[in-house]
Amino acid sequence: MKHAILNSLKKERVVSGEALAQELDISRTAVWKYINQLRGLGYIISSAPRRGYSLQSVPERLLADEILDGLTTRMLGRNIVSLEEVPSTQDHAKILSIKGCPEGTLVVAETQSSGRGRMGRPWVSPSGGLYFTVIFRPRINFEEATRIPLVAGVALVRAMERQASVSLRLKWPNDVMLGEQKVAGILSEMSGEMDRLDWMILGIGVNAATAHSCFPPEIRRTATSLAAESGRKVNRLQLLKDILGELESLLEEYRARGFEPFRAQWKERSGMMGRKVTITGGGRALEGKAVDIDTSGALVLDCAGGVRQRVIGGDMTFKEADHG
Ligand code: BT5
Repeated sequence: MKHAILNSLKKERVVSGEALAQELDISRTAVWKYINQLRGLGYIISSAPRRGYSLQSVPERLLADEILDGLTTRMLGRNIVSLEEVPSTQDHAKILSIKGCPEGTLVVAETQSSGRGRMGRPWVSPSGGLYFTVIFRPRINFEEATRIPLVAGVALVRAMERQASVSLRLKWPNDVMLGEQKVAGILSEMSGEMDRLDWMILGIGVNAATAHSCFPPEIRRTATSLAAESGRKVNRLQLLKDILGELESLLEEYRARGFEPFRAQWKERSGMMGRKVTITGGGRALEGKAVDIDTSGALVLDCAGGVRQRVIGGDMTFKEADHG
């Protein structure tokens, strides 16, 4: 009912309580109650005697109604779980995936109390950022699944650049960088048989409008936000809708045209080919020259002694001090 009232308020400049009551076949007191519920969510609705209600502004919160309003996707984000605070949208989405929620389900939260990155590392999630997880049920095997986060990285960067007018870089394996600082990260997890996934979840954290002072000391030098860097207001709702649209259309393009175009775009966007890098992870450090992203999305390194190595996970740093 709230949804129907909101739709009417968005369509008409002013709408009377009586008209709403008639249209929805409820009492005027019920209309008034729903209007107050909407106000409680942050909608500014004025009311003038004998004229009616008028929607003045919508909240900046990531409410399902606002995400759906103008969303261009067919499947992604058509089922929405929107939360004020959650330990982790990723953990929440994982439970929903196991329970059999529809493909494309979006779990989004204003803040996370235990947001996480790869290998159990924390993802700092103060208000102002964008934290969400989308659920896929792709008919692919595990090997193919390693390409999806790279396709997602290209989609994420395109939408972020469009919304914030900044120039971004992808950093292997899953970071988005603004200059030398991290502005977004992707976490992918999946479950199923080797030859067929049951579900795959992509968790995305974007420092959209996060104030720099909200970052704890340990990441203050390495993290930044789109708003802090561009000096412009970043509309998180618009950014989220744009990311979902871009992600869905690139995944469709990937299914139609294969990985090649994305492999090329990813390599170009990363600016890392031909450069000396160190990959750390699992207590090991591997040094070499980055020469390729292979057809399964793994990084290919030329290491000492002419040995070519394929790397599928870890953290990357550039060896040269000139730029990174
Ligand atoms: C990532 O991990 O970059 C993946 C982050 C995914 C977060 C999303 S938010 C929605 C969904 N729900 C979740 O619980 N997670 C996903 P990784 O490459 O492991 O990077 C983690 C490291 O980045 C940390 O060890 C910090 O050094 C740094 N870091 C933590 N929070 C950050 C932030 N807000 N901005 C920039 N860097 C951060």
